[in-house]
Amino acid sequence: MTRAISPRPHADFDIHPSADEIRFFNENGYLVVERITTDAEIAWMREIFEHIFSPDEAAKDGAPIDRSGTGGAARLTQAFFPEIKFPELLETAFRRNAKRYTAALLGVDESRISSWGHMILKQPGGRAAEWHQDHAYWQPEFDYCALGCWLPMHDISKEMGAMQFIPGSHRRGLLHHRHQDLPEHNVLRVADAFDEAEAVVCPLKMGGATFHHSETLHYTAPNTTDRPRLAFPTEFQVMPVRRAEPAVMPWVDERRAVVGTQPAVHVIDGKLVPA
Ligand SMILES: O=C(O)CCC(=O)C(=O)O
Repeated sequence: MTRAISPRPHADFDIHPSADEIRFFNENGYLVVERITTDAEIAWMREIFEHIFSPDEAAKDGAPIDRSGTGGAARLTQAFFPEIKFPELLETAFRRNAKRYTAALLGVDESRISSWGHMILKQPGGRAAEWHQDHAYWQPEFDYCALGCWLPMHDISKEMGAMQFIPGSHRRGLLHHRHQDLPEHNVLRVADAFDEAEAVVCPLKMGGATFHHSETLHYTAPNTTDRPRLAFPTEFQVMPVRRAEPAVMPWVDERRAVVGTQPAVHVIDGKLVPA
């Protein structure tokens, strides 16, 4: 039986980025915010998360897909665009605060920013998210001005799969990536050299979040705890701009050769918009 989701709790909680936070993000390409919303709001989002990942939802639109690759079935699953089915996710204090931060961190007017979300369940034993830039997963036909805001649904440790960042890596531009598994699994790892010893691990208490630029190298470790890790990242972006020539992203070409080229669409605040 699918259980009903509780009404969304009212959350007045408002935060504003400081000049130091903006400076830190520009310099390092990531930022930790210790509290971005209330525990009550996270508990409500967690109900939606658990509903989407429940066996009853498995065959439905928006159901999680297996991202375990060849490493073992269903230890890592990901559901895209939960806000299409649950538009109330767009009305949260979390999103209001994260969008305000995004505008300041990217230096653009807030009215130009839209978002799309995804939810990632990393079961005990679930694989690492290999070192990558988010931009590497996107479409070569577009230029992006974007960042990710990563929100766990509970306290998060390095061992459970907290975010790790390479400071300043966003200033290197789009790096070369390669497929970690078969191209159809679409699990990328950066191929250019970087120094993993520079990684900064960002454990959080529930209610905290991290921001990272779309070209910041980041990673999460395998979940070696006995508890599932529930993360709800939101990607905030200015409307992508079509390029005169596609960017050189041979790993995307490799995947398209296997799975085909999907029609270009953007998901803008819960709506599919042809690109
Ligand atoms: O949650 C994870 O393990 C990885 C998330 C990630 O790479 C992202 O949100 O950009």
